[in-house]
Amino acid sequence: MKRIILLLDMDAFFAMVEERENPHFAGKPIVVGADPKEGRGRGVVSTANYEARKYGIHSALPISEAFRLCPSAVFLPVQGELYSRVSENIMEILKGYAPLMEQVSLDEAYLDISFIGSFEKAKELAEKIRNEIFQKEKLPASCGIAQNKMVAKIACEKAKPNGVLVVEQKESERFLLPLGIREIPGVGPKTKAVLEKFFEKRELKIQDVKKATREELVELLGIFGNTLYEKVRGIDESPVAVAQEVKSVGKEHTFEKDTRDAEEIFPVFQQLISEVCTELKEEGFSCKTITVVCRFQGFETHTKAKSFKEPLQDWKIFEKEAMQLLLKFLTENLKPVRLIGVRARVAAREAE
Ligand code: TTP
Ligand code: MG
Repeated sequence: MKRIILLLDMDAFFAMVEERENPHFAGKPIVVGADPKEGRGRGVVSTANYEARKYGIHSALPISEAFRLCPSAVFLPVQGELYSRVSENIMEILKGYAPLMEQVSLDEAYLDISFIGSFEKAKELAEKIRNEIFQKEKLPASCGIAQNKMVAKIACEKAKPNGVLVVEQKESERFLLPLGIREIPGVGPKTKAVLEKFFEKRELKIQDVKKATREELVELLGIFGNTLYEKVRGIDESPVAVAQEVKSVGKEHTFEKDTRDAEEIFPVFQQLISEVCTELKEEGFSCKTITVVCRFQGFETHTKAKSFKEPLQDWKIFEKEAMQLLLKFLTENLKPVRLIGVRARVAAREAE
């Protein structure tokens, strides 16, 4: 049977929730994220509405830069709990439309709607879903529909804002060819750089990468080369899988001034660890992976992670392992530190 996959992703999610809660901001550029402190703020943008994006403001941009680009924008703090509640409502609506749903983030989920039989009917269904979300939550969403998750995801990006794009199987190769290689999910700046060096060409398109053999891509990128060989041909067999309950708890801290002072860094790090551990304990979870993030002067950001076969349940060991990861950062990189963070990936305990 022909697969039909729908990806729904909310438009400018945090910002549109804020706009809904504060209708007098409608039409204004809205930036959700860290406090800009009149341009001296040191955090980042979580997201910006489409008005603010016209100024070049986007997720993960330093908030000071966002302030410089549009000082008159409305700057709002992140209200995580509010967005989680809205997200739950949206996921409830989606579950009503397909038995097989995979939520991939707060505002994004894949539905396997193969049962619907045709792309035409799939498009009607997408409009129905978006309508229900708009009626109930007063928020815009976009949908991509295709024969697999990857093409559906890219189609959704192209449908934004507030649209639906169907890419049928027979059109999908032509749809992909002219796109930049970064549009393939999983291709980040590092992979792009490796490919550009190999092809001795910048601004690589998907059609360029199609010229490489499977062996060449595997040589360059390891196992991901195999996947990439298929992805540039529009092939992605990955199923819509009900996500395992994986949760993560993370805390981070941006220093007022970049620092190398151990007396400043370590107490803050210990505080973050203790906050993470307290939250983990409350949930009765145990830890499978510890990730430490370090952002150095100049915004260069790195992460180091350690996974455990047997979930950690002893927080003294957690602290020791996290400290070791941080120490590695500080010995490998001598630049002043701007931000540190620690995250624990936890898996629900299996029923005994
Ligand atoms: P996205 O769906 O990536 O972005 P978006 O919904 O704001 O905009 P659009 O989908 O229309 O392009 O992320 C969903 C939310 O996750 C976003 O509203 C805020 C949060 N987020 C961050 O906090 N930091 C980030 O770097 C990104 C990408 C998202
Ligand atoms: Mg979104």
